[in-house]
Amino acid sequence: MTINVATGVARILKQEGIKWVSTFPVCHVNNALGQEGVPMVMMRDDRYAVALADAYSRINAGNPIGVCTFQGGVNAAGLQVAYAGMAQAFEDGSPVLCITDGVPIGATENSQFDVTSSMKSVSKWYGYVDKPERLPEFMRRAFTMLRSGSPGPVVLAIPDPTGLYDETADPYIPVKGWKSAPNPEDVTKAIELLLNAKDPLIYAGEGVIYAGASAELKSFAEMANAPVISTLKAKGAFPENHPLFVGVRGDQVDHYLEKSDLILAIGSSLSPGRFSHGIPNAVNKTIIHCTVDELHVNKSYPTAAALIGDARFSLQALEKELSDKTSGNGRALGNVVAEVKTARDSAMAQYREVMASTDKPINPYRVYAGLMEVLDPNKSFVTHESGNTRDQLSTVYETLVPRGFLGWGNVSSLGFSLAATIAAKISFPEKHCIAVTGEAGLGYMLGNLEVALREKLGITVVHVSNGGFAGYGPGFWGDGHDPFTYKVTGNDEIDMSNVIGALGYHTERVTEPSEVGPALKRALAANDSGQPAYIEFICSQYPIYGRWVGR
Ligand SMILES: Cc1ncc(C[n+]2csc(CCOP(=O)(O)OP(=O)(O)O)c2C)c(N)n1
Ligand SMILES: [Mg+2]
Repeated sequence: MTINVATGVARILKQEGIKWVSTFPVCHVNNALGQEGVPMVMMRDDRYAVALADAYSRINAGNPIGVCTFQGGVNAAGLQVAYAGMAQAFEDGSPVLCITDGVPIGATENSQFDVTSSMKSVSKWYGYVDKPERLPEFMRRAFTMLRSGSPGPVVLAIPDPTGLYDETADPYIPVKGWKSAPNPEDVTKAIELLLNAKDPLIYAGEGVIYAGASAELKSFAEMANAPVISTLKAKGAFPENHPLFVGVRGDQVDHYLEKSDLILAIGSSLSPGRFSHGIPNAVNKTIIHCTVDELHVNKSYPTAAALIGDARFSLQALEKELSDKTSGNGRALGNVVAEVKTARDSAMAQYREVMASTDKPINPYRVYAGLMEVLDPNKSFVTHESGNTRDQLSTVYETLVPRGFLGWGNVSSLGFSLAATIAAKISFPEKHCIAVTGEAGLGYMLGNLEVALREKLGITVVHVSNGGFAGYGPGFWGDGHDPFTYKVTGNDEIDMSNVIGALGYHTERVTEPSEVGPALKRALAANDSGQPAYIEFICSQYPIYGRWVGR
């Protein structure tokens, strides 16, 4: 049967198990999506259209893939704004499919902005569907890249959505995605090194979550009897109440990164970024690097052994080799668990104190303690914003299941938490889904708050309202790093709970520490009836949190 390209896109997406697409209009495939019965979630700007699909891919570890559409072509206004979302997805390695209008043949070289080079700079692949009959080939390639190897965004540009092709000439068959296991020689070498180490440390990255390898990580760590730290993006890959869990950041993490003589990194690029640890004194440590992407091996540190392949297969192979070499006993027990507990208890003492604070304005840690009290860790989703909410939550918020918390941002673009929370609620309607933000993140989200109302998504935005960019200006911590640009109109002049309440959110403004828990419970009750909530906690600026080591 002869169909047009836009219809072909819609039908192939359905074959690929895509249940909905996020968008901001116009994109020339959107009407076909509507006609073919693919629901669209319309965000209020193009960056959020990308961010919603990006977050959906992250939260579901690419199964299913998040898909978005935005305006491109000669009139690439949408694409120019979507670029910010694309750059963020690319930076963090999120497997999101972005469909846009291609510049039609005969219309190239007429604009200043170059769609092709811009999209190539923020994608794993940019495919320009130059002939209608090539659509099945391009969709196959796109889904192959989205489901195999190192994750990252893929862009398909459709220059002629009305072009016709014969659907039966090259019938579309959904793409499985392929994984590979590491070279057995490298596994033997890694376990040899591990058994020779005195103080090995496991460094778990987000690849563990993409590989669905949390159970394997736990059982390997137990057999290796090695402490575990998780990266920000992998927070929750390892259960944080486990006796071998050290932390994401904090003095206890500093201690273990310094002290370890061997680092076994799994599912991490080991890139010392803005929001990750460097490895202190790396040349004097043995580094075993398990990654799907060979581009990261020997990137920042000399690598003693590398396992290239899927994190789950790597952990399975490592555990089997370790078991074989130790007659099933694993590494000697020693007092690893007791040491982890001592290090954690001593590092966390200062935070446990402020989590119980009765200060006014409310200490932000009191709000995080409230979230931990009120939420069921197995049935909730929490994410942070750029700013102190990231730094503080990643220091203290206890996560028990993968994606019970979404850590994000090799660089963290303000505003992503709202998209992440909407994506989480779409993914898990039965869970309580909460974004914790400061005023800067809130500023980015305001226009998009309407989406949760329209879609009847009972999410909660928790605002740590402290009147400015904490730590940027002078305070008890010193001068601050941006003293000329840290103040915004404060909560004494604007009542955001009124502003957002007028939209139709359940809102509260909370000044009493004792009201933190009860207010959160009322928000969740509103969420359970499909109403989104915004709770403004009048807080102090308290820029104290675990540091990133060795940068
Ligand atoms: C898109 C973008 N631009 C700029 C920044 C830099 N930035 C990071 S946090 C921040 C301000 C955070 O202040 P606030 O939201 O009030 O949070 P607080 O730290 O006070 O809790 C800024 C400007 C960023 N992360 N993302
Ligand atoms: Mg603030």
